[in-house]
Amino acid sequence: LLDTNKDGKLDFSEFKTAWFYWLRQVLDCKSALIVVDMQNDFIDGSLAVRHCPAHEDGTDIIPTINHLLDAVSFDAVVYTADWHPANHCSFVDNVKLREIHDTSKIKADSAQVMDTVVFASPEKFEQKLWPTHCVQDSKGAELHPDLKVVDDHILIRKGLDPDVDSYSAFWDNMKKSATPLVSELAKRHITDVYICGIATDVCVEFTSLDAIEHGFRTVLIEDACCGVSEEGIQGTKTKLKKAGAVLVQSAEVPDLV
Ligand code: VGL
Ligand code: ZN
Repeated sequence: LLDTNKDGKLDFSEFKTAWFYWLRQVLDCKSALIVVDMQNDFIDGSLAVRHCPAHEDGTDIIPTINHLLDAVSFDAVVYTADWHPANHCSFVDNVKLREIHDTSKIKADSAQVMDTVVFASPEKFEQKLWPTHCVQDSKGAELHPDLKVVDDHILIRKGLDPDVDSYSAFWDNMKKSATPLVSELAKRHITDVYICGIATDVCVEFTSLDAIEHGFRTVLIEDACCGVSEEGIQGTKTKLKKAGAVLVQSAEVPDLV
């Protein structure tokens, strides 16, 4: 299991790193709240989530998130924001801007929201299509005005590359590049992340799975999330539990002082 170094001695350095990491998680946990994509377009704009079984729309979860921010002393608060250029590959209206691969079931002139297209350039990639949303510097891309924004927060923008989508706040969908999120959390010695926001079955799910992969203890605050579809949300819950996340209600989040 352990490698020997060049003198033939056992190399404990990796073991030591892992052990210190876990010790710190147990003895000195620090928590961050990650507020995912609470932007106008997802709440009452072009891609508003309205089929979530638990909520009328995204405005329903704003008081819950604001209450968490007031009542719980998180060591860091992260707001993420979808931040697309106007020619982004995920917009149904932009299908005509790119070459479509032969294996794609849809053509540029028949592309619909929620269809999946296969583009041929700049490389072959599959893309789910959405209405135009969260265009950089637009009103729709702003955080909702009723959402509490705490001082000293971390803002993570994602989806800036026109040719790759980015559901997770850690990585783009093809893992071509990382956002600064993991280094911002590491800098603050964060061990536990609590995740809320929109959409449960898209960006919240991808962000949570990447948080687990990075080794954070990951808690999804169910009633502080709003999703696209009922089946999608069920699928997310199953996947996250299997991956090792803990699912809680906002009232169960302890004050972390
Ligand atoms: C999202 C669809 C497209 C999200 C972002 O924030 O969940 N969904 N882009
Ligand atoms: Zn998007």
